[in-house]
Amino acid sequence: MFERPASGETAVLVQLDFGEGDFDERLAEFRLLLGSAGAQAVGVVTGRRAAPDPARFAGKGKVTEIAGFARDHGANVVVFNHELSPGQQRNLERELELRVVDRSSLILDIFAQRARSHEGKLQVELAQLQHLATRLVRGWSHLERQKGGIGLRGPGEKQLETDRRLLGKRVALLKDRLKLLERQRAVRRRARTRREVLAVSLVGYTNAGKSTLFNALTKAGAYAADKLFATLDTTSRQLWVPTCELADGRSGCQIVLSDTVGFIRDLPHSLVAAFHATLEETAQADVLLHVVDSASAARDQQIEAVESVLSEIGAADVPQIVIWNKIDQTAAGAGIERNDCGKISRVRLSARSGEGLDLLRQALAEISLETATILGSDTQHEAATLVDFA
Ligand SMILES: Nc1nc2c(ncn2[C@@H]2O[C@H](COP(=O)(O)OP(=O)(O)OP(=O)(O)O)[C@@H](O)[C@H]2O)c(=O)[nH]1
Ligand SMILES: [Mg+2]
Repeated sequence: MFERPASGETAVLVQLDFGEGDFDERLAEFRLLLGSAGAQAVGVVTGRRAAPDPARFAGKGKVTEIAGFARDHGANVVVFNHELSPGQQRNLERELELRVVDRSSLILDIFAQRARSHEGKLQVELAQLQHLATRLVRGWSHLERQKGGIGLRGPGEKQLETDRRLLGKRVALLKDRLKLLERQRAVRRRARTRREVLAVSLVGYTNAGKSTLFNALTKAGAYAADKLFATLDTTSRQLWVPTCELADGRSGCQIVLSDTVGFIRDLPHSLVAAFHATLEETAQADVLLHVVDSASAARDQQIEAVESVLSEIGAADVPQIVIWNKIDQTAAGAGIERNDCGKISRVRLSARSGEGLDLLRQALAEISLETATILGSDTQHEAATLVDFA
């Protein structure tokens, strides 16, 4: 039986160029992912190919190069910025005699480290089990007890010391528990709808500045950091947006703002499935604020990746305002942009410096009033207290 090599935190990165054209941006993101997983990169091995090798993803010569590089730099894990098939991963581990981690496992590892809430932990465990279940094949089913090192963290690994049948049972149990939590979530949501409060969700690529904006608007103190997937659990706060020109004497509108998990391109499918409940919350919002890091070189690809996840979770039709964030790093000034129908399409601001935040408050008040008019409701006068829904 083949025993998988142990993992560690000194990594050789591998990224191959298949002519997609944004190699450097992908590599920069890969480095951030690795840092967010808490690992050290000793170097990067790159290469060009027309298509992946079916047996080991990289060509034979490239694998020899990776082995030499890893040996010279004392690396104990090789991380690919690509999705590997179970067969490719196994062949690579045999030839390299090193633990090989693919992009999905790396992302799952970060999620496992970040999960805080009960629901978040269950979701990560489910995603890990589903991702690893396909890898429990004959001759490769031995999983060591040793802890630590990327690709090995989180509750998933210890479950895999048991057999496939138990694994299936565990998956079913996790799904049941998550379903229950999802129902509780739906009850909370209905209560909110009854009170006719506008539900606004912050969505966007990881590291775009969603939590920073959430904190700036609500003074909530959510964890914001220059790390990928700093936020995993949805946090909601009530927010009062003042207006001054209402005919009926009201002085503002109440909304519920939610900070959510960030998206990334090629998000593992097991993760999207496991985080279904969390993501569904997004799809149920009245308005999405799509936060964009306008200073990023990969901005356009990131917008595209977010749009594609939004359609995958059924949120493509939710009204959206683009938040052109981080203008302090670009030449753009703060401002509100409207489409041909006069509706607000984009707000340019800096969540960090606060420039343009007032414009966003104005925009939220305008949308809140529009929605209230459409529903024919009279938005309630509630105190400007911050209520934690999380
Ligand atoms: N210069 C600048 N940096 C910003 C701005 N907004 C956020 N940042 C920085 O961008 C980094 C990521 O911010 P977060 O608010 O954690 O981003 P996020 O979208 O919540 O990220 P995830 O939770 O990881 O998906 C942090 O280092 C912030 O300080 C901004 O307007 N200008
Ligand atoms: Mg965040």
